[in-house]
Amino acid sequence: MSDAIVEAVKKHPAPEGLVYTYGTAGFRTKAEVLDSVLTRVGLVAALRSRSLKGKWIGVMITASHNPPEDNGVKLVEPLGNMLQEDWEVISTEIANKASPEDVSKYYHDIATQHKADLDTPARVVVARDTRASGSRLLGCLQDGLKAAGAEVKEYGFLTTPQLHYMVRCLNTEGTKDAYGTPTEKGYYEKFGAAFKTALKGKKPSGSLTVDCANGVGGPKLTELIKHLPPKEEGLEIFVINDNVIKPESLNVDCGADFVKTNQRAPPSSKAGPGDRCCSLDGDADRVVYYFKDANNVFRLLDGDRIATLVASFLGDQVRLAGLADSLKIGVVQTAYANGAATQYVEQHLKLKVDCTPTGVKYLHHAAEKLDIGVYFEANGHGTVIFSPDTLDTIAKHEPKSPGQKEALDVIRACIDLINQSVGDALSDFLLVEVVLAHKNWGPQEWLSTYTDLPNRLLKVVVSDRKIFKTTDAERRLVAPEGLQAQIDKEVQKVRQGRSFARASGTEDAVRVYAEAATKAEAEDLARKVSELVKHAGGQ
Ligand code: G16
Repeated sequence: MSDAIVEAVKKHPAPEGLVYTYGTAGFRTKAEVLDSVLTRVGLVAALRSRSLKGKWIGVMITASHNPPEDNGVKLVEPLGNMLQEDWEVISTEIANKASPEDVSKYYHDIATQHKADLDTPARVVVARDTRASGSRLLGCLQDGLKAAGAEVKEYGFLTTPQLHYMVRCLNTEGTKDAYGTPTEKGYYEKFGAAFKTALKGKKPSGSLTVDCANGVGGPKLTELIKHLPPKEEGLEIFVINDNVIKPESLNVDCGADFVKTNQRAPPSSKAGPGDRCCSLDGDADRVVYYFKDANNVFRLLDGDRIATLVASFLGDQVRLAGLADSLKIGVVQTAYANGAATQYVEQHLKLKVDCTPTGVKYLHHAAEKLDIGVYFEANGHGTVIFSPDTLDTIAKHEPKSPGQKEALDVIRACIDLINQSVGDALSDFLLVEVVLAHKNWGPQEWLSTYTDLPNRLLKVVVSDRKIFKTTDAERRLVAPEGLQAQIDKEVQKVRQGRSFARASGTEDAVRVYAEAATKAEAEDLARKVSELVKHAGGQ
């Protein structure tokens, strides 16, 4: 078998002088330099499965919100979680081994260290998004998987959350934790049925326009719609930016990242005042909402807003069901959360807020410690997770009145509607629609819950972003030396100022976030901090 590994690795040589890192969401860079990484990821996936006695491991080929010429790959743990951290290190190591023989030796060393019996089956589930480079990279991955002797289940094109769903379904099939049928149809049926039940006869007002970033979410949403109640009883959905025939249009002037970063609707949007719109990203694991108000002003309802909406709704339902004394809800955010959102959760909803570094894996872990953990990044990436004890409590709870039963039914349907393996734009927007329908709210009522502090997010290109090191959930820089003190000085000059800088884990840039009492102050602060970063980064 080791000869097969040497041969497979030889077939896809690594470009010289490049250093790969398993970052915020796996390996992500220009697609043209990823062949060797994909083959080696195939080896790691097989090893990881064997170390877990043949459990299914997921491999998703995607670069999500990145531009069309990028691609990436990430591994998924058996219950649909992000890859465990020590295996991220292994992935980085193997990706950077110099020779095919070094790769093969490392593969065998890891097998021994992690008690991965090379004679036990390795099972791997694979899918990809619609990027042009996906098919070539899939071939490279297959070579690695074949060399490692893995059993492979290929799903073709899927959204990232659908792949996470498949992995969880396959590993729980036939157990008391069975998550669903591991097919695309099973996915649509599960979430479609849960949407109908959770609505409880209420009808969302108006329609929803969904911008699919010209990514894989487009065709998948079109399929999902076939499994939703007809528009007369449910939700009328207009699908836009679903052109996957032209992969070069992916995430270009559309999609969740464009809308959140530029704080404006995609230029192609034809929505009128009050029309509810949302944007997915390239692999449909993020969603942000927006609308034009009565004065034609663009209004964003981002991940913070989804978290506050959902946390307040679940809090109400838990109280109405008579479970408030036994279940505690908490919210997990990152440093990008708007200061007003954090304040609203703590002071108005009276819920606990945790702050973690960027990256779903960090938020997910923090949310796992809560009875009901609502986690969302401001960019629209998130979900809600219910602890096993919470699920048990909810399943066993005997309602004492029709009102309690009603609320309990809604909670149970929401549990089915929420993709608990990972943040899922399709499941998330259905959940938002359920909440709005129950509250009888439009986007304006949702927006009125609190007022965001004006903010600005900028990308700064530097010669080496790795020199930017952070602490305190990425809210403060410890290197380059002296830079944080300079940022602090600028922050003090504006009212309600807050700003931080951190190296992106998915793009070759440093991200700068700033917020302040007025738009002008926020913009000014972001610009000044960016200049400081640029200077310190030697650009
Ligand atoms: C990925 C991660 C997110 C993260 C985003 C940006 O999202 O899954 O947790 O917020 O990248 O990360 P960074 O600021 O480190 O570049 P996606 O949707 O691109 O997979």
